[in-house]
Amino acid sequence: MNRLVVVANRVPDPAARGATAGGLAVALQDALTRREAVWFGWSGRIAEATGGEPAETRIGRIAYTTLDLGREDHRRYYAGFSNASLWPTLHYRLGLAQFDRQDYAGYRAVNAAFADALAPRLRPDDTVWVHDFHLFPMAAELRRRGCGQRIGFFLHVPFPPAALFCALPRAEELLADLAGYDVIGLQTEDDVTNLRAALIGIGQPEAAARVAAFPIGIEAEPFAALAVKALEKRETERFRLSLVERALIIGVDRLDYTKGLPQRFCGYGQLLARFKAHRSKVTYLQVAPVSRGDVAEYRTLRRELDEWVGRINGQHAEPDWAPLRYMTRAVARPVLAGFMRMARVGLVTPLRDGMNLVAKEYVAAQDPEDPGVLVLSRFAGAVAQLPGALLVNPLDPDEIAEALDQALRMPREERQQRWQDCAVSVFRDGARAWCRDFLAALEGANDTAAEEPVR
Ligand code: GDG
Repeated sequence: MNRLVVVANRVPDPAARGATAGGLAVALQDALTRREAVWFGWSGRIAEATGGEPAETRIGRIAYTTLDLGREDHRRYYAGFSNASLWPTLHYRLGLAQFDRQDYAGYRAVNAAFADALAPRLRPDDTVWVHDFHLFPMAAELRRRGCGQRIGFFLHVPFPPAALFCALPRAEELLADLAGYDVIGLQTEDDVTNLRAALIGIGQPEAAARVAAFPIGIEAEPFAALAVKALEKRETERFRLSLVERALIIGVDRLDYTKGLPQRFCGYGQLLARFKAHRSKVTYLQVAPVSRGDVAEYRTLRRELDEWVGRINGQHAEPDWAPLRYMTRAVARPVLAGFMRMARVGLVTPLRDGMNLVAKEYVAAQDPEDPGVLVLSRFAGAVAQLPGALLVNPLDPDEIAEALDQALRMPREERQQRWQDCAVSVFRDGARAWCRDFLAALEGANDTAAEEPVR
């Protein structure tokens, strides 16, 4: 079988296990272990200058090939154009987007440097799979260097309506570069509609025809097993005892302004203020590991959340009850799975989210006999696969409070039915299937074994 080359901004540390394991590394595990593979991208280290000879670590059949980023490139490409221009724009938050020509130049320079390092390492029959918004120009850069391999792109975040995206300076250039890909994968049909319209708008109907939805999933069974096993752990037992039989609401999100955390905290405050029966009967744990601390917006958000936590606990706490527990450190995945299983409510209310894997993990972690209820934003890509969730508009704290009240009072039979409705897709459409479907579409043209319908 030919080699799979995965290109992503961040290459996981092959030695890292536990707390940081998650995301793309887990999703691609299966695809990467079944064939010879290369994982190519940034090492996570900052050096004087970008480039130099890539570092290579080989583990089994996977070669981890990484480049360091120069300090200035890191600031311009990563913190700048990727995180302060593209991230807010793609999440419909044009008001938060900044634009700086030098950031954009840095973004293009890093994509070019990656292509310089990667092109000579590619074999003619490699399949190349590029991930996410940091690397829109990657295929175009590789094509400029004579690479004729199959190159696919998957965007993990939403794609907004064309008029919104095109308000970002240089948007047309980025769209034109997408034409270099053989397959362009997105999370939802809405994203597909938006990107197709944008590509047709710049006169690229052929590229528009290569856009399709491949909703990402999780490996639900191993996660469910982790959740069951977690109940034997000392950390989980200590946490359970600390709840003193109160119902648990759980939220798990990177500390990011797309996740709707201030509105969510406000909604929880409304629950305690309006639905008094729940006072002192419920505890909300929010796990929100800090991310992107080098971008100003994220520091502002953190201060705002600190205030919310103080306000809610200050107003509603009793000497033996803190209604809101908030931590900005990561929790190890096996423990987190147990916390999710214990929670009567999974509270997932992003203002916009490409997919949102936490929603699927929460469903996978439940006890089918006595499951909790997922309260989910209607603006998460995951809604399409989770018909049993209680949907809310994440901007409306009252709606969040009402959904929480409904979830906390929901009879077991309804909880079971709703969980069933969610579990079907969560357990069937896993990460493995996602990889297989995407690669079948990318490689399918010459693959006689591809009996799956290519979407
Ligand atoms: C992007 C898109 C899309 C979180 N806190 C801890 C922890 N996590 C894990 C979760 C989950 C992952 O991180 C987060 O994934 P999400 O999908 O929820 O969100 P993003 O990070 O924004 O991911 C998103 C995704 O890409 C995949 O395509 O779904 O829409 O924005 O797995 O469990 N894991 C551990 N400790 C924590 O404290 N161990």
